Amino acid sequence: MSILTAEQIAIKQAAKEFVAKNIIPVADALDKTCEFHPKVLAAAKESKIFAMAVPKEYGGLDYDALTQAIVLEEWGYGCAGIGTTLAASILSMDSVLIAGTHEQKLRYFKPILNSEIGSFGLTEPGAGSDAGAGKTTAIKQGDEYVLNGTKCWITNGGYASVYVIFALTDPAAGMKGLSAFIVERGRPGFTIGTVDHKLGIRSSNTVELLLKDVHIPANNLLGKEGEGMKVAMKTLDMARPAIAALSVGLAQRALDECAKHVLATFTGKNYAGQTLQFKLADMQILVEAARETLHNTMRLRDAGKPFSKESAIAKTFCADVAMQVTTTAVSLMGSYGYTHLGKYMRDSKIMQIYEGTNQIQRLVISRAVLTPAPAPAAAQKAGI
Ligand code: COS
Repeated sequence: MSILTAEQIAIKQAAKEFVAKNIIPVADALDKTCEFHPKVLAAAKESKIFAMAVPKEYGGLDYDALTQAIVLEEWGYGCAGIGTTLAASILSMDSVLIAGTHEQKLRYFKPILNSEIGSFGLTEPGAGSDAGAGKTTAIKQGDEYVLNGTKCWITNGGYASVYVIFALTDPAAGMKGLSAFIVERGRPGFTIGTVDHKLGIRSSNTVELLLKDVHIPANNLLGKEGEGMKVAMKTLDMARPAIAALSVGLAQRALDECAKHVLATFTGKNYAGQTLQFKLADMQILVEAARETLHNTMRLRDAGKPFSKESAIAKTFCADVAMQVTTTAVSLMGSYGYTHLGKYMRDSKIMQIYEGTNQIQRLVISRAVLTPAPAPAAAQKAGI
């Protein structure tokens, strides 16, 4: 069990209460209707939950990365679909934190602190795992950029009021010509295309974004032209542990529901023997190991150390654990599992896919493994 400070324990408890009151009671119904409930956002606003990822100077609470992960785990425990909606807003803010000017941060964080949501538009048809292969363009015309292209599988796309969109300012340069932009909802030519019907996280909104001659002010460029790929990669380093945290929450929930069912159904019966007990023990081992892996990554980030490889490890391991634990929970509970715990299993599958598939994470990890370690003096200087 990870050692937390008294403040982190209090924040975890507050997150649990938020989830018990505002997420768990509506999760199954929203999974069935595939919609995000505005009441959850109203509650998020009242509880100031987005403020945790915003620096104090912009009106936020500026929680450290470990504390944010603790809160995200609770969202995943309540509902990975609603958790995805909330986490994707934070993901879009990460790009602004990384590359935004003071004025851009003020502008972007204000609606999100007001519990409007944000969205991150990187993926395109033909540019998913190969993030640098996008075709969307942003051509400078005077003091504006004009955007054209299609983004797909964009979380929150249909509801967001602010977006971070990646587009080529120099199409001939490929990924070196990629740039990041703030795009506000409602600009002429910016419309929502297909709404995706999903296996899991069904209360989150996933859509296609269509950009046709969308004019935005030149000062919506995040960072410099051509820095988009680096902004995207740094954003994903920061955001992948959020998926790890939702996954740990999901796995813990499946384990708790499974244990509750065992206690209620099998206690005292001879078939509640060691087969069942050992399965529950294995699930607990995986959940605790996943949580520790995540917390270690967050501690590295909070200490200002490199954490790109660890972020990929946490995302991969925690997502795989969620898939394994939720699948075991369904199998152990038989027909009860199939009828009552199926949502956790369905919700887990996407954890292995979005924000970089687990195969892409393995690529990132293996590249780090194959990169020669810096000499001891250089490593000390870099704080490794
Ligand atoms: N931080 C900062 N910069 C990074 C970085 C990181 N973690 N990772 C890569 N970069 C930089 C590289 O240094 C390189 O810049 P230079 O050419 O100036 O050195 C640039 O970004 C491109 O990196 P790379 O050459 O490694 O690109 P590849 O195309 O070989 O591979 C992968 C990039 C596959 C790792 C990337 O495309 C990726 O993460 N894909 C998954 C995308 C994803 O997660 N999508 C989810 C969408 S949001 S739900």
